[in-house]
Amino acid sequence: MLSQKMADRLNHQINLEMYSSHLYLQMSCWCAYQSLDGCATFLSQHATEEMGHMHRLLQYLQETGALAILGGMEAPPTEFGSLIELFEKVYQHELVVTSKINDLVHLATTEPDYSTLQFLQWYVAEQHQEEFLFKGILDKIKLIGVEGQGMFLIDRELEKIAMTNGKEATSMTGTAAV
Ligand code: OFO
Repeated sequence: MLSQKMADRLNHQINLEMYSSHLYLQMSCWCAYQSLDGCATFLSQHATEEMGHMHRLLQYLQETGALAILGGMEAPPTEFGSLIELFEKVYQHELVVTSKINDLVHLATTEPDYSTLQFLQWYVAEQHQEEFLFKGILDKIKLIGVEGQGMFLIDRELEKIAMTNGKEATSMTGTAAV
């Protein structure tokens, strides 16, 4: 059984994962509008992944007998100055998600709530993969540059990652989930 504080914090995380999905889907729409189809596919896939993260939390809350609460959320931004700005935002957003997961782990450790602590390990590993994935994409965009054919090459790179479902980006702890 979860403490009320833990249930509230997990529900807050449900909301954050849903926002992540909305944000990446909106970013995908922006890319499609700019004819960056590879980037659009990649981000749309990632939006679906985030809904999976949300469902995993929702199921855990239900298994413990707690009420899962979706809550409302603000609309994601619709305008991005450039592709670099967009992926900077993605990376910064993932850093925020990591800090929220770390806060949850801290709470589970101090309560202590060993069941939730174990449940959260999947998210700890996932955040490592996501930071690795998005930092890699950002570095690649900066390396290739957005001048001339740069945008075309970047879009093709993202399409390749989307086609392999992120399996091209592997780190010390396994394969990055896209
Ligand atoms: Fe992209 O992060 Fe969920 O957890």
